[in-house]
Amino acid sequence: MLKRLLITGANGGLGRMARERLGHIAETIRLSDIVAPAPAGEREEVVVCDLGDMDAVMSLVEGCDGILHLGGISVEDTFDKILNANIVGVHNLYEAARKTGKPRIFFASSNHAIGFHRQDEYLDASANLQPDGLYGVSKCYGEAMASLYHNKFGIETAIVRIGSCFPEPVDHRMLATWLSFDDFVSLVECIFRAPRLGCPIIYGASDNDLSWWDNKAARYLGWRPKDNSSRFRDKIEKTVAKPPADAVQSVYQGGKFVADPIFE
Ligand code: NAI
Ligand code: 15L
Repeated sequence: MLKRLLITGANGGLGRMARERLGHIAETIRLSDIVAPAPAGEREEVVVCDLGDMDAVMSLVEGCDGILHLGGISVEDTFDKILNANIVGVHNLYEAARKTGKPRIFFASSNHAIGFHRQDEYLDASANLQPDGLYGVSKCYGEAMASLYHNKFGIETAIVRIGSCFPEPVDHRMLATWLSFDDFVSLVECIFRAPRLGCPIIYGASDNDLSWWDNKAARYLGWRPKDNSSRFRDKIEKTVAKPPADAVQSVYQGGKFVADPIFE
């Protein structure tokens, strides 16, 4: 069991769910966000912190042996916002990890790091990066930081390219990208319990019939997702219009992010 797990982005969608469901993996859970999470309960600590503030991140990481890094900008946005949270913030987090006991890290990367790959490609961990926006580029940076700090300093990170982690898939694309909350929880458990982690790239998707991603390279971790988006197929087909075959949502893995402009 971990002594203290830090969850960044604890006020976000995944952070709130992780708070509810992952209390058992550490003696203490330290919950942090730039927007105050709900007050601390038993075995919890709450710290309001901007990831872009190096001194604050240094204190935040001190005393933690695991980090579930969910904090940051989670969709396409202006470069300034992405720079502070996802570039400076990730640098601060890895520097703090290096200086304070080298905790194991779950880095919430995204399918948008490879979003310009087409949906008829089947990608494994060796796929080349093809980000679909500045947000995707920031995830590529985070993945590179994880690799650097593993090779140079031995800090272990699971680089998890999350597909779409929501209660259920809500469009046709998500039939391939959906990661259920149960499978997210079992992945986090697996990552923090593995005797040896290294620095694997893992595609965060459930065991969906429709799949663009091959997780063979990470099988040694023993994570076996159990949910399958196919049980929502009928509902989606009945309630959501299918985009035309030549629409970005049907062509590229990143879906509509591919068509986002550069926000100013
Ligand atoms: P979210 O947007 O709901 O939560 C992100 C949290 O980070 C927010 O509570 C926000 O206040 C906080 N944050 C933003 N800037 C910050 C800063 N400068 N300092 C500290 N905290 C800051 O996102 P969600 O859906 O919970 O995703 C969590 C992580 O997983 C994100 O890194 C996202 O990029 C990644 N991800 C999520 C996917 C999903 O399907 N939910 C898919 C792929 C990646
Ligand atoms: C992401 O990276 C986002 O954080 C999330 O909100 C979804 O848009 C997801 O990708 C997706 O591609 O469905």
